[in-house]
Amino acid sequence: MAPSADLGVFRMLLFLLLLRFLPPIEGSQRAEPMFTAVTSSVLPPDYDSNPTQLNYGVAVTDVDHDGDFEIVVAGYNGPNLVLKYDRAQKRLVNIAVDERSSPYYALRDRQGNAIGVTACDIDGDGREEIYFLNTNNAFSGVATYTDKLFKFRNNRWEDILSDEVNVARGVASLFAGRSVACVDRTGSGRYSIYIANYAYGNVGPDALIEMDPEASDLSQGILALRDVAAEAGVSKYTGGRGVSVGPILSSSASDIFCDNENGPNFLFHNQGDGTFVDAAASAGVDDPHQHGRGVALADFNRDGKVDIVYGNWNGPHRLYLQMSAHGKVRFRDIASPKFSMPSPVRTVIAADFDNDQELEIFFNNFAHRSSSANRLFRVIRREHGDPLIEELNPGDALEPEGRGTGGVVTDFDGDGMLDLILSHGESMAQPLSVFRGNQGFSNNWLRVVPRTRFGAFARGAKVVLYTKKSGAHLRIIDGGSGYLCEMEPVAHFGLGKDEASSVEVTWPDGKMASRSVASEEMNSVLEISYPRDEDRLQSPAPLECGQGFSQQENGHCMDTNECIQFPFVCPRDKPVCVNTYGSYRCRTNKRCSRGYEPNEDGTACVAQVAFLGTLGQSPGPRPAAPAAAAAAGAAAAAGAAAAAPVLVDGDLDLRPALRREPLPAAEEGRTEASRGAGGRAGAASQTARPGGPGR
Ligand SMILES: [Ca+2]
Ligand SMILES: [Ca+2]
Ligand SMILES: [Ca+2]
Ligand SMILES: [Ca+2]
Repeated sequence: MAPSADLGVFRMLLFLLLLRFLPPIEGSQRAEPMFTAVTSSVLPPDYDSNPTQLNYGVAVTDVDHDGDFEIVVAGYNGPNLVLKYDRAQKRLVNIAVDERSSPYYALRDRQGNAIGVTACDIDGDGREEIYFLNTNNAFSGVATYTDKLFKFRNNRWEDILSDEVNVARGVASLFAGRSVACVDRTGSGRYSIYIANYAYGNVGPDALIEMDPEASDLSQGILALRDVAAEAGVSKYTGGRGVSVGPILSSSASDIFCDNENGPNFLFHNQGDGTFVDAAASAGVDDPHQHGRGVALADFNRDGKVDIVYGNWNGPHRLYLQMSAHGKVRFRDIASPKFSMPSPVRTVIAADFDNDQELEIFFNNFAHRSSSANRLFRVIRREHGDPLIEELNPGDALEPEGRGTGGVVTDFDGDGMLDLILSHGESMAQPLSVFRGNQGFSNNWLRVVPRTRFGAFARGAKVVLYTKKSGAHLRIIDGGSGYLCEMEPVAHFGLGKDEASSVEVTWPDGKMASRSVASEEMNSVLEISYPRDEDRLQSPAPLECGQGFSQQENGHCMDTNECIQFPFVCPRDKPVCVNTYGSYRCRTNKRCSRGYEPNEDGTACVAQVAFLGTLGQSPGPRPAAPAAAAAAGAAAAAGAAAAAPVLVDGDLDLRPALRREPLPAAEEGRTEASRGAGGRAGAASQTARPGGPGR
């Protein structure tokens, strides 16, 4: 035997072994692709289920009430779609078929140019209604087409906005809008629909539509609706874009974050009574000079505080960590240069696609003027520092020529891996695409589905999973998110090799429920029902809260304050104990002069964080009389002189054919033009150009 040959083989093996364990090169795209396209087998382009058309928003809800989710797609120049997973055929099938006898027929609504879609239970019957925001505009002449709010009654889906009672109330939105989202603003379990309108001057404020219980006849399925935006404090004028809903600043009540265009963002802090105060400027997320699109809520550094990620149209993308100092909340942008790099972004999704505990962020970009690939990042949590942001290879989901608009994640085939569904539209009709993850099949996962007191999906709920080794993981069941979209009403946890020990749900009214999670429950779906009053009388069952947490008298897991519980936990050279969520740290006893404070390690003094939030730059309060708006619209429609359309870069540019007044100088030449006076009603007749609403 030749020893040199043996040595060669040994060296080769050693080299391969080294390759296997070498850490990835920081910042580079990992070679292994995250997604594989399965469109051709799961949703092949065809006339019935995946027509080549302009699609926009996507929402996930249980349309046929059988316990499985369907994927609802807002079709712009074609029908809306309701995609159901057929287990036998292993493919998604549109159940909103083109037959008048179908209970889902009305949902198609071919006449509506739908872009935003959202679903939630507005009447408390345990079943989610579905809201489509339609933007029928100048291209189809003077628009008289309203949004649609579908309810299942009389054994089929029917639009309740066109009910006599609601027509009489004039509640249906006739304004140009974008995203729609669900808000349980008072914690009643009955949801309101937040409508991010695209205002022009004093026409088209954001709206908040909900059931008026006094005027409704629920036994007959008659829901009288009302717009409560003004009394709730959200009736503001802006270029509405993305909307996210959950307890962002509040501990349980639903707050609303809107990333807007041509004006500051809104961070509507729920005052606990269903009214809101805008805290965007003081919290540092007003971003007044950028133009928001897709948004998602997540806790990227696992400190128990909700963080915000969103994309700006051809501007820097933001990854805002929620911080608090001196009792004030302030968000801090930790986006790396690569992450923040401007792109023509639409939907943004935060989810754990490979179930490794770390969240990924997906940017659905819009191939606009030139190709624009989608992008994927992993946000890796670190114990005592900001998370690391690593760019990944999205694989087939790159779609460099995709006209991306919306997108959702859901696990339609029930294998515990999140699937990604992307919609495309504007300037070119493209079918939907479906992607499966390639990585992390052996990782543990848990999917938690909280229910309202009425048994519907608890949008806006907060879910915390306590684990054996990796501390607490937080998810928000977002009532909005993405751009024009609404994700599945599931808290999806990837756990790597870790296991859950207990789960805690907080509903928008502050009710909480905790239960332990057994080992054999890993890799399954847990339904959590709303706690009954009698549950409170029973003494809480003992819970395992995992490292860094312990069970309190109220039965729930809380962060252990090691600094109090173990006063001598820190060594002599770093005597100052700082409690953190799920852990603690020790630092030197650094003294700093006035106006300065020790840094996190106590090794240096840094200037104290100032809280000088820029003043909101939103236009001052302007009267918003619907009658005046309608009159203005009619006047415009009657033939006011057409202003030259402002050509802007991409993105559902429903350009005003008519303007009632010139844009303020500051807004001239900025990105998207707002709609003409009177919103949809104000659009003049104009022939639709082939290829969609944009260009
Ligand atoms: Ca279903
Ligand atoms: Ca309902
Ligand atoms: Ca956080
Ligand atoms: Ca991950």
